[in-house]
Amino acid sequence: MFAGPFLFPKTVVVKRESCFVIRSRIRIITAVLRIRFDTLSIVSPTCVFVSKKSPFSDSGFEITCYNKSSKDFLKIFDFIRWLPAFLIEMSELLEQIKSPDDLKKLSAGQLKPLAEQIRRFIISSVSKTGGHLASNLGVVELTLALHYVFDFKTDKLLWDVGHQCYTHKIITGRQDKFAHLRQVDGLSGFPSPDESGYDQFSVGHAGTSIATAIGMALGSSHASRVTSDEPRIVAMVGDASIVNGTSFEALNNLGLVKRQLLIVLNDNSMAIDPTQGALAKYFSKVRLSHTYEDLRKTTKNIMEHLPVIGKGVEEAIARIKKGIRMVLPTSRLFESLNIPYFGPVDGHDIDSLVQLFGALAHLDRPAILHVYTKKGMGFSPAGDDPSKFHSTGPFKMNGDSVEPGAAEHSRSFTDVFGEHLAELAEKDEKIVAITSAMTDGTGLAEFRSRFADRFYDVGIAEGAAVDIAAGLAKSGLKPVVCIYSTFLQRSFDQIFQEVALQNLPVVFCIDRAGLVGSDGPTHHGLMDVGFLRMMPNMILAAPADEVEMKLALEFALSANKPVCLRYPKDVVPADISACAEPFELGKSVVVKENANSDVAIVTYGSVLTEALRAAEILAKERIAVDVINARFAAPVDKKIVMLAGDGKGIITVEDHRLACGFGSAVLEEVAAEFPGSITQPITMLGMPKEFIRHDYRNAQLMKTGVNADRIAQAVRELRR
Ligand SMILES: Cc1ncc(C[n+]2csc(CCOP(=O)(O)OP(=O)(O)O)c2C)c(N)n1
Ligand SMILES: [Mg+2]
Repeated sequence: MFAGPFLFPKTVVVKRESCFVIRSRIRIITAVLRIRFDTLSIVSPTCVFVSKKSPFSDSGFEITCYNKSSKDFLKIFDFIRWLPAFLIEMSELLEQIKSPDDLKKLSAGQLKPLAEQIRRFIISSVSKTGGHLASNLGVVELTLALHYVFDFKTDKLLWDVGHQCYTHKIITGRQDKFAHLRQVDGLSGFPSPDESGYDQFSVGHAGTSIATAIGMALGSSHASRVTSDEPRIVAMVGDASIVNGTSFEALNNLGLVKRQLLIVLNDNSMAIDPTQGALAKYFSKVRLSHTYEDLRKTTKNIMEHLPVIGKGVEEAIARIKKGIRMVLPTSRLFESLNIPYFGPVDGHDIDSLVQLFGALAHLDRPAILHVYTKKGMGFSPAGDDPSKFHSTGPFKMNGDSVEPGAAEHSRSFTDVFGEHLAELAEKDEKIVAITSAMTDGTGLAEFRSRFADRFYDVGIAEGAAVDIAAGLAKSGLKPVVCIYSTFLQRSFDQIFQEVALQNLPVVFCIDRAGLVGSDGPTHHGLMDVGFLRMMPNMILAAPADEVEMKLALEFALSANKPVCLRYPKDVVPADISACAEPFELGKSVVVKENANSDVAIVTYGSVLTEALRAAEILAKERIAVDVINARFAAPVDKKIVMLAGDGKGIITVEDHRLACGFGSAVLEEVAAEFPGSITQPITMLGMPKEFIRHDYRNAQLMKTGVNADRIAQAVRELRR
């Protein structure tokens, strides 16, 4: 059997019974290849060649060869050697990997070409479906090396945020499902135990991997008293997520663990934007002081002294430190917490990573391996602008570059908010803005560039963001806290104690409130009304269209009380003329009124448009309805409550979970106003108490019944 490398044009390890792909970068050589292969297949009938268009380049193509004999390979490679290197590219490996066991069958030398193939696969897939691109391109080698060394059938791999798990999904048998990544019935963009036993937690929020890993390590030590075989545990965490409070609380408790637990700190100097805060500065200062040669020396040094067990570990670490001058700064940080620290090492040097993990897997205590990676590695558009490609929609490839997409015409709630906040800040210098690592996502980029000294990105630290805002409000400023609904859940207690209890004028601009589409259940914002409206002093409002987005913001900044504004990840509807009046505390807007109507549709937020469409559908059936834009969920307008007393049926509509939502608030008020005497029906439309899977946002709204047809249907049912 032939198993040696071909050194020209590329290093290829040939395996018997394998399938490989010869990929050409240009169409021009198709004919040449055909002729040669035709000739070859006559000489050797055991070879079958299939030609198809390359998914990686419009002008290229692929020829797949299914071999039966190694002699055929020799002939093929003889031929390939004859071709200029820039014309062809070998890619046989990825097709073979159906599980981590297949990965383990490869030689260490094959991991590098495999990493390249995975990168191309990810780029191609994400260009069609959208997804988190830059972070995934940065961890290909790390993920391969981890799967190569550990056995995550039994060992446990925990992801932080989880947006960087694509290589892990590819390796663990999910490659063929990437065509429907983040789409209905397709793969989730985040780890999901429903999909695979290789995923431990459904995650999407930052800062959780170290703490959950500690729990699993402690848990497995208990379990192993029975089974004796403890799984090894690895927590992968990014440089922006390790500074999150939950991560730090976990590091503070790492001493609870008296067995192996490896934390891999994936340091790329980036969150979505460049990382913020003192620790980020510290990491990047250390990073700048290293040469590539330093990283290589560190790896060598670690390898020379590991693996060791028991007391020898301390000596080994001491020797490693002595060996490398530049290791000191970051190691000091972790060692002050009594955590053995190794690194920094090159996170793209897969050979070294395999050796390092091989050694570290045998440590009998928790440790940190610090690796440097590059976000967007191997794809220059993402490498040059990792923020843009952190999470991207589909894009058109042109060779190795990206074709500029058509200009986006539709304005989102976020756009309107960002523009108007900057306009208001121009006139009122007390306005300051705070975000937790989501400047672009929350529409604050313009504010940041125009008012840099009134803008604070505090990193992934939602709790601290709210308390800093409380302090700013206490000092007489007008803080606007911009956080996605799902991440605001992290600051529940700070909102309660430091803002609501003090009745401080902090404005919460809650973006991505409602269903979010393809990010799925970790990212939907379906609980903010529930947990905020039960707090005394809190005012909750939701704009329905563009003009209301501006009016609501103006109202919030002048209320001199805590105010929460919620709006979805969506195009902002065109202005509805009835909604052009300024916001008045607790006052709704009657958008449509009919003398003959016996049903009122009462909406909260952008779902007003659907209610108006429902009214049009019903008008064709000669059914008259009132449509009321509630504007406020706390306090609820008394006029809405009195509708029940007038004998009208009420249908509430919201882009929020029904439990504790706006409709519930109306029900509570009606029950309190008319104890025991209400016979009129009230129907609530909103999200069920279920976790809603990834899909397009519109499809999710359809399925959950928050759309014009379902509203019209509810009116018909109510009138029966
Ligand atoms: C609690 C929380 N806040 C904000 C986010 C939004 N978010 C997703 S990824 C990310 C950056 C993560 O940076 P890092 O951990 O360094 O990973 P990288 O993307 O650089 O690989 C942020 C802020 C989140 N997922 N969770
Ligand atoms: Mg990072």
